[in-house]
Amino acid sequence: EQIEQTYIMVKPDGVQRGLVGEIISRFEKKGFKLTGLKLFQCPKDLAEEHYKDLKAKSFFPKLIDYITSGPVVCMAWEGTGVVASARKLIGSTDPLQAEPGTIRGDLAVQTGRNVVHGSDSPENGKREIALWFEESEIVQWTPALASWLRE
Ligand code: YYY
Ligand code: MG
Repeated sequence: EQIEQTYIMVKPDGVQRGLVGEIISRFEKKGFKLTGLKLFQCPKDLAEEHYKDLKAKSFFPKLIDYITSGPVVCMAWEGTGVVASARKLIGSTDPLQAEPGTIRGDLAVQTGRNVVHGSDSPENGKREIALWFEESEIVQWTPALASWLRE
């Protein structure tokens, strides 16, 4: 079992709407390990680098404006299968298509305001954590409950 890292981010709408605690809580309750956490005002060049694969899309300028429009909450989470599991907890990109019980399904109504980001592969998890965090901001620790979460 490979331990993976994923980059999760509460987007500016999630911060403004007071959903930070609710969103962190879903990953925390699931049983993944938080290894990085900060409130951060994203500069334009970082937003463009993060979303570089979408540069050719018509919505790209709006997406960059949105992500840089206010503070975001940056998180690194670790665990076996955390990348795919976090994507499931987050739900479909379009919140109207996202299943109830998912973050987007429960808390959002539009793709352009879908409250949260999650890495789409283990490779991108590593890439995005390296992009958004300094090495010194990632903390290695042993949760006291580990033996109650995994046999
Ligand atoms: O990974 P995920 O966030 O679910 O979707 P992506 O296809 O990677 O797109 C990133 C981001 O871009 C999405 O969360 C909202 C925005 N976006 C958009 O504004 N309009 C679209 N048609 C597609 C994506
Ligand atoms: Mg994506």
